[in-house]
Amino acid sequence: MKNRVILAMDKYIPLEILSEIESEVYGLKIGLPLVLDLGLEKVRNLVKEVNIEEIIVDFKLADIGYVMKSVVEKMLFADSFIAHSFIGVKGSLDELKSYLDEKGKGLYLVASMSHSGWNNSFLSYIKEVIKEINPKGIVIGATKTDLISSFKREFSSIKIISPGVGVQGANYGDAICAGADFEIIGRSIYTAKDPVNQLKSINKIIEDRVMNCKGRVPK
Ligand code: NUP
Repeated sequence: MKNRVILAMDKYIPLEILSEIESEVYGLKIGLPLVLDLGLEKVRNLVKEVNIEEIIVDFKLADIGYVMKSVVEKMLFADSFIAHSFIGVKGSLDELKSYLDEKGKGLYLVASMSHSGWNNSFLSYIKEVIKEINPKGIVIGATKTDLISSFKREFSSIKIISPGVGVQGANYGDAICAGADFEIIGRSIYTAKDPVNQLKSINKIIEDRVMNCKGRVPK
Protein backbone atom coordinates (compact mmCIF):
# COMPACT_ATOMS: atom_id res chain seq x y z
CA MET A 1 0.00 0.00 0.00
CA LYS A 2 1.54 3.28 -1.08
CA ASN A 3 -0.01 6.09 0.90
CA ARG A 4 0.09 5.59 4.64
CA VAL A 5 -0.64 9.15 5.75
CA ILE A 6 -3.92 10.69 6.82
CA LEU A 7 -3.50 14.45 6.80
CA ALA A 8 -4.99 16.05 9.90
CA MET A 9 -6.52 19.31 8.78
CA ASP A 10 -7.09 21.35 11.91
CA LYS A 11 -6.13 24.53 10.06
CA TYR A 12 -7.06 25.78 6.63
CA ILE A 13 -4.94 24.44 3.78
CA PRO A 14 -5.60 26.20 0.45
CA LEU A 15 -7.08 24.15 -2.37
CA GLU A 16 -3.98 24.68 -4.54
CA ILE A 17 -1.88 22.87 -1.93
CA LEU A 18 -4.53 20.23 -1.26
CA SER A 19 -4.68 19.42 -4.97
CA GLU A 20 -0.94 18.74 -4.99
CA ILE A 21 -1.19 16.69 -1.83
CA GLU A 22 -4.13 14.49 -2.78
CA SER A 23 -2.06 11.83 -4.54
CA GLU A 24 0.33 11.66 -1.58
CA VAL A 25 -2.16 10.89 1.19
CA TYR A 26 -4.65 8.14 1.89
CA GLY A 27 -7.07 10.30 3.82
CA LEU A 28 -7.99 13.74 5.06
CA LYS A 29 -9.13 14.21 8.65
CA ILE A 30 -11.27 17.26 9.29
CA GLY A 31 -10.88 18.70 12.79
CA LEU A 32 -13.24 20.87 14.79
CA PRO A 33 -10.89 23.93 14.75
CA LEU A 34 -11.07 23.95 10.94
CA VAL A 35 -14.87 23.83 10.92
CA LEU A 36 -15.06 26.60 13.52
CA ASP A 37 -12.63 28.73 11.50
CA LEU A 38 -14.14 28.25 8.06
CA GLY A 39 -17.74 27.34 8.73
CA LEU A 40 -19.38 24.13 7.61
CA GLU A 41 -20.33 25.32 4.13
CA LYS A 42 -16.76 26.25 3.18
CA VAL A 43 -15.42 22.97 4.52
CA ARG A 44 -18.05 21.07 2.53
CA ASN A 45 -17.10 22.96 -0.64
CA LEU A 46 -13.39 22.43 -0.08
CA VAL A 47 -13.84 18.69 0.45
CA LYS A 48 -15.95 18.48 -2.73
CA GLU A 49 -13.00 19.75 -4.77
CA VAL A 50 -10.44 17.22 -3.56
CA ASN A 51 -10.00 13.68 -4.73
CA ILE A 52 -8.94 11.79 -1.61
CA GLU A 53 -9.93 8.22 -0.78
CA GLU A 54 -11.31 8.78 2.71
CA ILE A 55 -12.58 11.93 4.38
CA ILE A 56 -12.79 11.47 8.14
CA VAL A 57 -14.51 13.92 10.48
CA ASP A 58 -12.81 14.02 13.87
CA PHE A 59 -15.04 15.66 16.46
CA LYS A 60 -14.42 12.76 18.88
CA LEU A 61 -18.14 12.48 19.44
CA ALA A 62 -19.11 11.61 23.02
CA ASP A 63 -22.82 12.11 23.59
CA ILE A 64 -26.21 10.44 23.53
CA GLY A 65 -27.13 8.81 20.23
CA TYR A 66 -29.66 11.46 19.23
CA VAL A 67 -27.16 14.31 19.53
CA MET A 68 -24.35 12.47 17.75
CA LYS A 69 -26.73 11.64 14.89
CA SER A 70 -27.72 15.31 14.73
CA VAL A 71 -24.05 16.21 14.27
CA VAL A 72 -23.15 13.63 11.65
CA GLU A 73 -26.30 14.18 9.57
CA LYS A 74 -24.97 17.68 8.81
CA MET A 75 -21.66 16.24 7.60
CA LEU A 76 -22.60 13.40 5.32
CA PHE A 77 -20.10 14.69 2.76
CA ALA A 78 -17.55 12.75 4.85
CA ASP A 79 -16.90 9.00 4.59
CA SER A 80 -16.42 8.33 8.26
CA PHE A 81 -16.55 9.77 11.77
CA ILE A 82 -14.53 9.42 14.96
CA ALA A 83 -16.29 8.91 18.30
CA HIS A 84 -15.10 8.05 21.79
CA SER A 85 -15.68 4.53 23.01
CA PHE A 86 -15.87 5.26 26.76
CA ILE A 87 -19.42 6.60 26.29
CA GLY A 88 -20.69 3.02 26.03
CA VAL A 89 -23.07 1.20 23.76
CA LYS A 90 -26.76 1.45 24.67
CA GLY A 91 -28.52 4.67 23.75
CA SER A 92 -25.31 6.07 22.38
CA LEU A 93 -22.82 4.23 20.14
CA ASP A 94 -25.39 1.59 19.11
CA GLU A 95 -27.62 4.33 17.68
CA LEU A 96 -24.74 6.14 16.02
CA LYS A 97 -23.40 2.93 14.47
CA SER A 98 -26.83 1.91 13.07
CA TYR A 99 -27.33 5.38 11.63
CA LEU A 100 -23.89 5.40 9.97
CA ASP A 101 -24.39 1.84 8.64
CA GLU A 102 -27.70 2.93 7.13
CA LYS A 103 -25.96 5.87 5.43
CA GLY A 104 -23.02 3.75 4.24
CA LYS A 105 -20.59 5.67 6.46
CA GLY A 106 -17.77 4.38 8.66
CA LEU A 107 -17.18 4.74 12.38
CA TYR A 108 -13.82 4.91 14.14
CA LEU A 109 -13.64 4.54 17.91
CA VAL A 110 -10.90 6.01 20.08
CA ALA A 111 -9.11 3.18 21.89
CA SER A 112 -6.17 5.04 23.41
CA MET A 113 -5.25 8.67 22.91
CA SER A 114 -1.77 9.91 22.06
CA HIS A 115 -1.18 12.29 24.97
CA SER A 116 0.67 11.20 28.11
CA GLY A 117 -2.24 11.94 30.44
CA TRP A 118 -4.58 9.43 28.81
CA ASN A 119 -5.57 6.80 31.37
CA ASN A 120 -5.34 3.24 30.06
CA SER A 121 -6.82 1.74 33.22
CA PHE A 122 -10.25 1.47 31.57
CA LEU A 123 -8.82 -0.31 28.53
CA SER A 124 -10.64 -3.59 29.14
CA TYR A 125 -13.97 -1.73 29.11
CA ILE A 126 -12.98 0.06 25.90
CA LYS A 127 -12.17 -3.32 24.32
CA GLU A 128 -15.62 -4.63 25.30
CA VAL A 129 -17.25 -1.64 23.62
CA ILE A 130 -15.11 -2.08 20.49
CA LYS A 131 -16.05 -5.78 20.32
CA GLU A 132 -19.74 -4.99 20.64
CA ILE A 133 -19.82 -2.11 18.16
CA ASN A 134 -17.39 -3.64 15.64
CA PRO A 135 -16.34 -0.31 14.10
CA LYS A 136 -14.55 0.16 10.80
CA GLY A 137 -11.46 1.25 12.70
CA ILE A 138 -9.91 2.39 15.93
CA VAL A 139 -7.68 5.29 16.89
CA ILE A 140 -4.58 4.50 18.96
CA GLY A 141 -1.82 7.00 19.68
CA ALA A 142 1.37 6.36 17.72
CA THR A 143 3.12 7.12 20.99
CA LYS A 144 1.88 3.73 22.27
CA THR A 145 3.36 1.18 19.89
CA ASP A 146 3.00 -1.79 22.29
CA LEU A 147 -0.70 -1.12 22.52
CA ILE A 148 -0.98 -0.87 18.73
CA SER A 149 0.60 -4.32 18.40
CA SER A 150 -1.64 -5.89 21.03
CA PHE A 151 -4.81 -4.38 19.49
CA LYS A 152 -3.69 -5.54 16.05
CA ARG A 153 -3.38 -9.09 17.34
CA GLU A 154 -6.75 -8.95 19.11
CA PHE A 155 -8.73 -7.06 16.44
CA SER A 156 -6.96 -8.14 13.27
CA SER A 157 -9.73 -7.09 10.87
CA ILE A 158 -10.19 -3.58 12.32
CA LYS A 159 -8.22 -0.75 10.76
CA ILE A 160 -5.88 1.14 13.13
CA ILE A 161 -5.19 4.81 12.55
CA SER A 162 -2.54 6.49 14.69
CA PRO A 163 -2.03 10.16 15.57
CA GLY A 164 0.81 11.64 17.58
CA VAL A 165 3.45 11.45 14.87
CA GLY A 166 5.96 14.27 14.35
CA VAL A 167 5.18 17.23 16.63
CA GLN A 168 3.77 15.00 19.41
CA GLY A 169 6.93 12.91 19.40
CA ALA A 170 6.34 9.56 17.66
CA ASN A 171 8.74 8.80 14.80
CA TYR A 172 7.44 8.53 11.28
CA GLY A 173 6.64 4.89 10.49
CA ASP A 174 6.85 3.51 14.03
CA ALA A 175 3.09 3.07 14.39
CA ILE A 176 2.89 1.26 11.05
CA CYS A 177 5.76 -1.02 12.04
CA ALA A 178 3.81 -1.79 15.21
CA GLY A 179 0.72 -2.76 13.20
CA ALA A 180 -1.16 0.47 12.42
CA ASP A 181 -2.62 0.89 8.95
CA PHE A 182 -2.22 4.66 8.71
CA GLU A 183 -0.46 7.50 10.52
CA ILE A 184 -2.35 10.70 11.14
CA ILE A 185 -0.10 13.73 10.71
CA GLY A 186 -1.11 17.38 11.01
CA ARG A 187 1.19 20.17 12.15
CA SER A 188 4.39 18.55 10.87
CA ILE A 189 2.91 18.97 7.41
CA TYR A 190 0.66 22.02 7.40
CA THR A 191 2.99 24.29 9.39
CA ALA A 192 5.96 23.45 7.13
CA LYS A 193 7.20 26.16 4.75
CA ASP A 194 6.60 23.79 1.86
CA PRO A 195 3.88 21.33 2.94
CA VAL A 196 3.91 19.43 -0.36
CA ASN A 197 7.63 18.61 -0.22
CA GLN A 198 7.46 18.03 3.50
CA LEU A 199 4.77 15.40 2.93
CA LYS A 200 6.80 13.81 0.15
CA SER A 201 9.83 13.58 2.47
CA ILE A 202 7.68 12.09 5.24
CA ASN A 203 6.27 9.51 2.82
CA LYS A 204 9.81 8.54 1.86
CA ILE A 205 10.86 8.17 5.51
CA ILE A 206 7.79 6.02 6.22
CA GLU A 207 8.43 3.89 3.13
CA ASP A 208 12.06 3.26 4.15
CA ARG A 209 11.08 2.58 7.74
CA VAL A 210 8.38 0.11 6.71
CA MET A 211 10.82 -1.74 4.43
CA ASN A 212 13.07 -2.29 7.43
CA CYS A 213 10.38 -3.37 9.86
CA LYS A 214 8.49 -5.68 7.52
CA GLY A 215 9.38 -8.90 9.31
CA ARG A 216 8.18 -7.45 12.59
CA VAL A 217 4.76 -6.20 11.52
CA PRO A 218 2.30 -8.30 13.53
CA LYS A 219 0.06 -10.49 11.42
O1 NUP B 1 -5.30 10.52 20.58
C1 NUP B 1 -5.45 11.32 19.68
N1 NUP B 1 -4.49 12.24 19.45
C2 NUP B 1 -4.57 13.16 18.44
O2 NUP B 1 -3.66 13.99 18.28
C3 NUP B 1 -6.58 11.30 18.84
C4 NUP B 1 -6.67 12.20 17.79
N2 NUP B 1 -7.72 12.14 16.97
N3 NUP B 1 -5.68 13.14 17.60
C5 NUP B 1 -5.81 14.07 16.47
O3 NUP B 1 -4.74 13.84 15.57
C6 NUP B 1 -5.76 15.54 16.86
O4 NUP B 1 -7.06 16.01 17.10
C7 NUP B 1 -5.13 16.16 15.60
O5 NUP B 1 -6.13 16.41 14.65
C8 NUP B 1 -4.24 15.07 15.05
C9 NUP B 1 -2.78 15.20 15.42
O6 NUP B 1 -2.27 16.38 14.91
P1 NUP B 1 -0.73 16.79 14.99
O7 NUP B 1 -0.28 16.60 16.38
O8 NUP B 1 -0.01 15.87 14.02
O9 NUP B 1 -0.74 18.21 14.54
